[in-house]
Amino acid sequence: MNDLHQLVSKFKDDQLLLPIWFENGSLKILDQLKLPFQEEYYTIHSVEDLAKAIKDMNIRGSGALGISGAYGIYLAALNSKGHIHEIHQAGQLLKSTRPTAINLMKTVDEVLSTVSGKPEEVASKVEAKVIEILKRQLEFEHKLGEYGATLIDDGDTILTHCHSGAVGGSGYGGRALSVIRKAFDQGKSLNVIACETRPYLQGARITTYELKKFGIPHTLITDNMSGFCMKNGMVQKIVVGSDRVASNGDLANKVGTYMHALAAKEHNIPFYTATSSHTIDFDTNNGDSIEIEYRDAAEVTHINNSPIALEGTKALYPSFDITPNHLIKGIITEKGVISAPFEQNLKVLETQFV
Ligand code: RUB
Repeated sequence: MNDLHQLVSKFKDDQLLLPIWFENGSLKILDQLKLPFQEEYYTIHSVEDLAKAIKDMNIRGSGALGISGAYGIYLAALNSKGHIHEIHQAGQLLKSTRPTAINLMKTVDEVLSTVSGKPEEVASKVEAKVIEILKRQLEFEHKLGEYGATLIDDGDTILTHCHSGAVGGSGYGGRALSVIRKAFDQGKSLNVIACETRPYLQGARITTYELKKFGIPHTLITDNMSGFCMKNGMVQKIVVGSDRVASNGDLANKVGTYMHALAAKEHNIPFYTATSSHTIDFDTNNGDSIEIEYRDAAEVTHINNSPIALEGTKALYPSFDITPNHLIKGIITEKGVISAPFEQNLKVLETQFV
């Protein structure tokens, strides 16, 4: 058994909720579109099929996208028998799938940097990098979870948006749910308000699925109820994940995050994002420079392929929005919690990031 198989076996023994793993020369993916009613896995044999699964949202969440990118390069190295040009082409394809997701792009580039030398040596070099990334990402989840848990008080109700959890990460708790899970495991009494997150319903389908598995009390609301909950004292903290953080601390996250942050400011509720160093884009000065992915408007006019508006109705689906740094109380990372002034404090931290 090679090292990657051993690591995957260990992860499974440790009861991690793996979104993707390598098995018998191909990739297995937990189909996130089928959650919570079916835990269905399917096999991916080519990078093209992986790119389609990412585009179609069968696998999603920034941590899981990074891992998918790493595995994708490994698959390309095996399938092409170490053909460097083909592996780089596979990298370009993977990076083009979700334009806001910086973790995917950075991880693909990191793995591609190991692609060199004799064709017969390439796959084992890539495999070593994939192993390093899998271990590192899991370690980040635990560390940022521990830092974030210090911000959570006994009795808090924490509102979260979209899904920033185990199957969107490396299987422990992703980002926001790592913070919540650590605080809960420390014995703090908590409740979580999960926003359903139209139109893909990641909050209703996946966040509540994981919270139930972890045994953490939770309540589901529709996205438009968050202001009501905040005004009526039902929310003490907000913790969301992040698809990209600009160097000044502006945050790109699932569309709807911005309106929760605005309401939180009005009601003096601390708003945090949980992230990792790989999701901070030091090459982007501010949120306005972050490319926002627009998805098919049919995803708004339909739910589960059933129309909810008259045929021909115009619809819009920006998949992410930007929360400006002045609405953010802290950025939780594996190196600690960063507060304002973000530009300055992120810069200091940049030197410590691996
Ligand atoms: C997911 C999304 C989540 C983030 C943050 O978008 O916006 O809120 O991924 O969570 P999509 P994390 O469902 O379109 O991929 O930082 O844990 O990924």
